[in-house]
Formats: sequence, C-alpha cells, structure tokens
Amino acid sequence: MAIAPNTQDDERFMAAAIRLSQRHVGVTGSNPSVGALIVRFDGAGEPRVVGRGVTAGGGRPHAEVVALSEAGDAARGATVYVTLEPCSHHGLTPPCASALLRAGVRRVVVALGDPDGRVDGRGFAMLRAGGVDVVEKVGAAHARDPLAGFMTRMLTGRPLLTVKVAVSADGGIARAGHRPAQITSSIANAQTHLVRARSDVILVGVGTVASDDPMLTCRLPGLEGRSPIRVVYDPALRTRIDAKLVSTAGQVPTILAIREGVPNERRDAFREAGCEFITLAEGEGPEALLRHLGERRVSSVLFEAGERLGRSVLDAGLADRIVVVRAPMVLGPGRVVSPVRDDHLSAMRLTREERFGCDVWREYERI
Ligand code: AOF
Ligand code: ZN
Repeated sequence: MAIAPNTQDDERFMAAAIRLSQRHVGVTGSNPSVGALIVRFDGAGEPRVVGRGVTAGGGRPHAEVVALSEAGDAARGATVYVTLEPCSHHGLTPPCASALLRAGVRRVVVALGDPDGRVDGRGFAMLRAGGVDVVEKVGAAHARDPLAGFMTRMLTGRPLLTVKVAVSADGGIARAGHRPAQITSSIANAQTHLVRARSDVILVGVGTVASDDPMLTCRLPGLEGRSPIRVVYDPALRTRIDAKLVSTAGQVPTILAIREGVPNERRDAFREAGCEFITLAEGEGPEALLRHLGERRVSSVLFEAGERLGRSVLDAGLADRIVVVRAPMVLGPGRVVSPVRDDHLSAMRLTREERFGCDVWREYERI
C-alpha cells in the first residue's frame, strides 16, 4: 500500500527541487530556471527519487519534462515536486500539465504560481480537472530566489536589477582621477564572477568603460561559457572603438544603449565590430533602458556601478538588490566615493553577510 507523504517529506523534497532550480539560473534565456523532482512513496520503505529535472539551457525542455523522461513508467502514481506552477500553454512543445497527466502522476506539490499571463492558475486547474491532488505554496519563501528575475519581469515589465560595488575601507571605488584599483581579493572576485554567470545582462556606464576598459565576462574555471550579455549605458556614444568590449563583441553579445540622434555613420564601425544598439528617445534614462531590456525578455541585470550612473540609478530607486563588498585596503585622498549611501540601504534589508578572506560581502534586498 502506498504511504502518503507527510508535511516534512513535502518540505524536504521541495528543498531538493529548489536546489536543482538554482543550477541553471542565468542560462535559461527568458524562461525561469525551474526545478522538479519525482518521488515514489511505495510501501513502508524510504521514499525513492525516480526523476530530477531543471529547465534546460536556453529554456527548453521544461523541468517537468526532463524529470518525467528520467522517471519513465515509474512516474505513474508518484508525487512531483516543482518550484513553479506547471505550464498550461502550447509553446514549442505541449504543456507540462498535460505531460504530467499523461504520465499518470498522483500528486503535484508546487512552491509558486506562474504569473505568466498564459498560465496564471490554468496549470493548477488542468491538473485538478485531471484528478491530480495539487498542493500549493510549499517552500515558497525559498523557491523565490532562483525565480526572482522572472517574477520581477512578469510583475513589473522590467528585469530584476542588482547594483554591485566593491568599496575600500575609506569608502572609495577608484583612486583619484578615476584610476582603477584592485579593491577586493580573489575569493570575493570569484563570487562576483558567479553572480555574473547567474545574470542575463551585465550593465556598466560609459565612464567605467573609459577608465577600466573591462571585459565583463565570467572567467570562473568551468563557467567561462556563461558570460552574460554586456550592456553599456552610453547616450552620446563615447565608447572608444578600440575598447576591449567592442573588439570582443563578436564572441560575447554587446549592446550599446545610445540616445537617438547619434549619427548613423558613427554607429557603423561599432556595428561592424558586432555591437548592437538600443536607442533611447530624448529624455529617456536608465529606467527606460531597463524597460527596453524587459521588452527583450531580459529577466536579471547585474549593474557593476561606477560613480555617475551608479548615483543616478540608486537615487531613482531602481535597485532591487544591492551588493556591497567591503575590503580593508585604503584608496586615500581624492578617491572616487562609492555611489551607495546609507540612505539607499535604509530602504532595504540585509539578506546575506559573508566573509571572503579579508573582504565582507553584504547583500541587501528591497523591503
Ligand atoms: C514550466 N516548467 O521548467 C519552466 C516554465 O516559451 P515557452 O513555451 O518555453 O514557455 C515559457 C513560459 O513557461 C515561461 O514564461 C514560464 O511561464 C513557463 N516556464 N514552466 O512548466 C519550466 N521554465
Ligand atoms: Zn512547462
């Protein structure tokens, strides 16, 4: 006789599904990285995991389909743990809710509803109409983090924006005259690269390109292919044609956000190098850029903030998350002061505090 799972089992297996969903954050395109686990509760023995899935790179197949294909016939009568409501719409493949019904699962436990207008409760309804026992809101608080970008875009039309700064003991981000300095140590830098790998877009202002000539790629061993799309906020198109970002635009997608009115001839050389453009109308600023990125179905943006754009983004209240990495080094007189002020952080709550070597990594989230 099948033993019904209890609440503790549900929370434990949902936690495992959430860990699976963390794996593909940043590589599923416009699709959220969802986790799914299929578990059999047979007889008196330990429950048995028969299928595991995470939304595939590029967004297809969906997590449930991956898990079902591993489980095969073992899915019949099983319980499915999935971090997001199974879809009900016909995309490139039939809906996950139908696939679950066809496989004959008995119970589906879900963390969060899917706000996508094509789903929005219809996945639950399809499953219930097919006689499946559906349980909602299990592990919802923990499931949110890997889905946060997608959720923000669905609810606001713009991507989740994380603003990150590395700050010296004397509150600076660069030396006098905007001369760049290595502020944080290699362990904290590796963390930054991990956040890059988990973001759809990495954003900087043209000032940062001018002073640092950065690559903005993810260079963690094993994750080199996970560099996000690079976006430069550069209304007047001041980026130099010989900047590293431009010369590598053929390998890593690179978008310059410029103001309309920049002459076409000026754009041509950048276009030939492989850069794309987002054109902002007169009067449009960073907020409009985020909206444009949302329209392109970008769900998460990591903004490695410099002084000017940093301040304007933070003062406009656009940050959903702020990461401050504080290092013991001193930049001295004339340093460029961090754009993150206490009053920006007072509207947020501290969600993570961790030491990496001598550096302290703090994450804040909008309340
Ligand atoms: C699921 N399981 O693993 C994911 C889902 O463009 P499509 O057809 O792939 O559909 C994308 C939508 O599907 C996306 O906006 C979101 O609502 C849902 N994502 N659903 O059942 C999954 N990633
Ligand atoms: Zn689906």
